[in-house]
Amino acid sequence: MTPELRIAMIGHEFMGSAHSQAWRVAPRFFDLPLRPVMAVLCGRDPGRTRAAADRLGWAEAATDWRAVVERDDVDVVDICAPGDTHAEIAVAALAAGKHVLCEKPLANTVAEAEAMVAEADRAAASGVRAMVGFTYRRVPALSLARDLVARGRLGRVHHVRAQYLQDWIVDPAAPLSWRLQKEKAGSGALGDIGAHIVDAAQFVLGDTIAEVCGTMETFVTERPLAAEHSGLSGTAVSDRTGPVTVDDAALFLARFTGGALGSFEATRFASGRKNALRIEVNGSAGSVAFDFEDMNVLHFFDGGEDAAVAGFRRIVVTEPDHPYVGAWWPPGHVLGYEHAFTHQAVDFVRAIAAGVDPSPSFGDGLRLQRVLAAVEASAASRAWQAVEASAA
Ligand code: SOE
Repeated sequence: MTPELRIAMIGHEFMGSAHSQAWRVAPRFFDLPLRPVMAVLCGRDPGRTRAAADRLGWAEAATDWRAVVERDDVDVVDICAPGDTHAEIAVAALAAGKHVLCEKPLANTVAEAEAMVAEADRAAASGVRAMVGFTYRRVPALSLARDLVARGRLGRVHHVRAQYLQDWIVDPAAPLSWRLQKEKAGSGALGDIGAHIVDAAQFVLGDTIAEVCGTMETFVTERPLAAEHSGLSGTAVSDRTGPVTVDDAALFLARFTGGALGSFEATRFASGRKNALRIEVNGSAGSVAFDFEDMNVLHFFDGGEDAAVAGFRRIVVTEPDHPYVGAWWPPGHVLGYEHAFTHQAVDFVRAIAAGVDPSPSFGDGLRLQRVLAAVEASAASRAWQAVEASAA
């Protein structure tokens, strides 16, 4: 009988639903050394949390996260609440000896992320694991891109071009949800979606960003107040407005430690683009290009081919040998957004069972937080900014 791994999840909105799906499905499609049990769902409102627990498949509903993280019958705490809660919950859960999976970005500030890493390092001594949830790296096509780079199929990497384009707040009447408030979200497009392309780029290259030069803009500075629980495009609840305190768009250039140059664009104002996480990498021997809006496909240019027939090849990443795909459907039967969350749950469970650091670890999350802080510092100073030097 496979031993249980009892999960408590904090938060049940968009990310909570995605993580619930992952915990539910992972043991049914993947061979896991531990069996995740969806033990407790924790939220602020008793009625809404109970309803979410029933809908999403959690055995119990609770409202006091402090009590939940202390429970002896909980092994993992999965944090899907807004960014301003991450540090406090993660530190308490790690101190109580629980493995922690925390949604991205790791925290709202570098200082918070540092405190989380310090606690994770202490807990690691007794076998406790901590991982940050950058799910897109677990899309099979992006994983394949990394494999191709690691195997030298692109040669020396010169360029990375990364974009994350959405349009869900281009309408000035879109409400002031928590993602538009600095005290809750830390930053706007930069931390919410820019963080994803920073992780994707560093993951695919197997390299880190050393310095950045960026600019940020808030196009709509006042918005109608939102219902407390409004989702991404929830409706406004009053005629009163409040200030938008985060960036709507963030653009920056980057130099990687290994010498590659990068350009990054994160915006929620790209009309018509819904969730276009795009990345193109050009090396001396080839290139890869990926767009999440066609997420089962990787474009690969092999510079070694005869020039007369060479060109970008469209690889449909659904073969059993492709990363993660063997557990799913026959070739050509494509995967979707939620599968990357399942792969994340699988990798986390396996890391816990194997007693190894999961990837990305809290340390990786902290390094990424420093990139975000460096972009903000650079935008404020209008100058290049070294990543390690940037403070909270
Ligand atoms: C909203 O911008 C959002 O849901 C992000 O918060 C997620 O991280 C991203 O996967 C999709 O867009």
